Amino acid sequence: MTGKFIVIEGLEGAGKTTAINAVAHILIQHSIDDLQFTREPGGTPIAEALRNMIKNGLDNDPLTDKAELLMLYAARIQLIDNVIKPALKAGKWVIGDRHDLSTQAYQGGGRQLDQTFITTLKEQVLGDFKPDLTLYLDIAPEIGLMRAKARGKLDRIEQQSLPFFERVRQRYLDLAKQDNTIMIIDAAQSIDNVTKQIEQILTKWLTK
Ligand code: T5A
Repeated sequence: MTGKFIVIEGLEGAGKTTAINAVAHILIQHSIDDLQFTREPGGTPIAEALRNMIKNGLDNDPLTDKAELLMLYAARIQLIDNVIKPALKAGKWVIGDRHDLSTQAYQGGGRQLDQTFITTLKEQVLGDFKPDLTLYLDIAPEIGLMRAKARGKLDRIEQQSLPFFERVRQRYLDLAKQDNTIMIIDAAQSIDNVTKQIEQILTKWLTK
């Protein structure tokens, strides 16, 4: 029996860490306790090295938008082939902190990279691999960035302008409307209310 792949998505400060803990807790309550946690970009030594470059840059070598996109897909396929697929095959359930929807939203919506280029890469790299369920934590960028800022220094992507994050959010919402495996959670509410929404959606999905 293969496991399932559940992904948590959202803008910076949307509350993904809290949501991941809530998802794990609910799965364990349903006797699903062989869990594998992943994060993107990252999750293998090579993918973590790429994450560091994507988030912080390197020396005085400006990272171009296209190179950023290619590095994200390089990190993603390392993680899928070396961690996610073997885990699913072994019957584990994988809980992912971000996956390909982030690329569609940030590089497609935010950076406004050519959609054909992104779609071609996605098809070539991922094929038909996709999460079984995605929980998208929807939040206004002003609120999410305020939460992220409260934690300290902002990275390369967090330093983007507000219109960038508004485009990211809009792309997330547009894509969620077109895909019934993506559920929207109102992440502007209190942590308790966000957790309750996750509980309702996940319990319904698990008992489906
Ligand atoms: N990226 C990633 C791309 O551009 N393309 C891609 O394809 C991929 C995969 C990754 C960066 O890379 C970009 C997106 C990102 O910029 P990251 O560190 O993985 O970076 O992601 P971040 O979004 O930056 O992670 P954050 O830690 O900022 O976001 P979280 O995890 O959503 O935030 P969290 O849970 O730590 O919460 C932030 C704070 O808010 C509080 C928490 O206690 C915490 O202090 N909080 C709440 N406060 C009030 N009410 C609530 N409901 C709250 N929920 C949480």
